[in-house]
Parts: sequence; C-alpha cells; structure tokens
Amino acid sequence: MALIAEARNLISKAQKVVVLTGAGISAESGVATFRDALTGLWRNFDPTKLATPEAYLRDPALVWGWYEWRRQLLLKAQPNAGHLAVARLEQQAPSFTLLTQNVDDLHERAGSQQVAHLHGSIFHPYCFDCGRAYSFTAAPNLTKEQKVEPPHCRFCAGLIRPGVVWFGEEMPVAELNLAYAAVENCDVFLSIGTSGVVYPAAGLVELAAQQGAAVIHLNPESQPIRFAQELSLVGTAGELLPQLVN
Ligand code: BJW
Ligand code: ZN
Repeated sequence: MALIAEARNLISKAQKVVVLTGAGISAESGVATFRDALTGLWRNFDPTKLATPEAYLRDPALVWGWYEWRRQLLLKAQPNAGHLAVARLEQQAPSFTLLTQNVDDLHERAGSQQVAHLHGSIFHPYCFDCGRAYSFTAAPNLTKEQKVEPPHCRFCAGLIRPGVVWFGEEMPVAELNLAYAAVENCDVFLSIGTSGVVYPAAGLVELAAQQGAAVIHLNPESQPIRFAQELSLVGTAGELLPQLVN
C-alpha cells in the first residue's frame, strides 16, 4: 500500500489521535520556521540565542523588537490548507488532541477548538516580576532588526516579557500534563513539521511509539524510522494534510 493510503487508513480507524505540530505547519502561511530564521530577515541573529531569559535580560529591546516584528508578521499571515485539515480532523476523530509547539494562533484561526500551546503564545505577554498579563494596544510597524523598548507593568513597573517558553524554562504544567495523558493511550500520533530536537516536546513521539501507537511524520525532510509502526510522509503540510483528512 502506498504510504499515504496506509496513513489515511490508520487515521480513519483510530479511536484516539494526537497531533503534534511544529513551525513547519505555518511555513506555507509565510511564517519562517524557527531554525530557518537563521537565514531569514534576522539573519544576523541566531534564534536559539535570542530565545532565552538571559538574552532578554541582557538586551531587552533587542529581544522584544524581535518578538514585536514576528507578531507584526503573524497578524498579516493566514492559516493554510494544513491548519484547515487539522481543524477538520478534530471534528472527525472520535477522540482528538492537538499539541502545538508554535507560538502563533493560526490553528485557532483555522477553526481548531482545543489547542494546547506547549511553548506559550506570542500574543500573551506578561510581567516578568509579578506574572500579570499585559494587553497589546496596536500592531507594531517595524522594519527588520529594529530594537523596541519593552513596556513596563502598570501594577509593579516590572519588565513585560513575551508569553513564550524559552530555553531553560519549564513548560506550562497544565499543557504538559494534558500532553502526557493524551499520548498515554493514543492509537495514532501525527508529528507535523517539527525538527524534533527540542525537549520535552520531542520526547512525546517516543512515548507514543513505546505504548503502541502508530507514529506518522509529515515533513519535506525524510524522518528516520526508529519504531515498528512508524511512517515518514515526505512533503509539505499544505500538500499532504488535505490528502490525509477528507
Ligand atoms: C515543514 C514545512 C512545510 C519546513 N510543511 N514541514 C533533553 C535532552 C536534551 C536537551 C534537553 C532535554 N530536556 C531539556 C533540554 C533543554 C532544552 C532543549 O530541548 N534543548 C535542545 C535544543 C537540545 N529544552 C528546554 O530548555 C525546555 N525546557 C525544559 O526542559 O525545562 C526543564 C526545566 C525543569 C525545571 C525547571 C526549569 C526548567 C524548553 C524548550 C522551549 C523551546 N522554546 C522555543 C522558543 C519559543 C519562543 C519563540 O518562538 O521564540 O520553541 S525553541 C523553538 O524550537 C520554538 C519551537 O517551538 C521549538 C521547536 O522547533 P520546531 O517547531 O521543530 O521548528 P524547526 O524550525 O526546528 O523545524 C521546522 C521543521 O519543519 C523542519 O523539520 C522542516 O523540515 C519542517 N518544514 N517547511 C511541513 N511546509
Ligand atoms: Zn508586574
């Protein structure tokens, strides 16, 4: 059986489906993937070096400017056929959990009802000191590599920070628990557009395979096969997902 037909068959028979998405699902919406950003407009900066609490405290205006610029791009981006297919799958599967590593809101805008954001949201900044949420007022209007002074908290004057999970920071407990519970007894685990290098999210694939789920990767780069029931579909999310979901 062709791999795509095999994957369709596994998904249509599954009682419980878990989907894990990474930056690749938003690539066809014009959003640079995390590691592709190394060659993008902020090419003079390594994203893995900007996405840490230490980097932010060292140069808040640089890091806040990077997030403001990305927020500006996201406000103009639209969900693509991949996000739409994931939203349809949520309606079709008897039990469904969507876990995303993405800090964008394109799944929600495509119609997904329940989205667990493992790495937080670029649209929900909060105070570094007291933890209170901060509300944006207007969309930024930035050119590339522009520093922007971050706002301060109106309650305690602390520095406002992006609402994302940086390297060395703990993932939100509720989302992580939901992820582990969903993976524990799923039949199919669909991993879409992620390089699978960032933990603990990357470890969910192994957990799913170890408890007997079929693992399906969807990525333009062929993924190594490590488990008995593991398929690697090579192609983009926007091309392949509509073929997997009616
Ligand atoms: C397409 C496509 C198309 C292209 N269609 N596909 C165990 C082992 C080793 C290290 C660790 C470990 N446990 C923890 C660590 C340390 C660290 C880590 O994992 N480091 C590794 C890099 C080595 N992890 C952490 O620090 C985590 N925290 C933690 O563990 O805390 C423990 C703790 C406990 C108690 C107290 C305190 C702490 C936190 C990790 C947070 C990650 N955050 C980021 C930044 C978010 C904010 C932002 O966006 O700026 O999240 S990093 C970045 O990577 C971002 C992403 O969500 C994440 C994953 O990237 P993703 O989505 O896979 O994107 P890319 O770009 O890597 O890949 C894109 C893929 O798409 C590619 O495969 C393309 O081929 C594909 N693609 N076009 C489909 N059209
Ligand atoms: Zn505060």
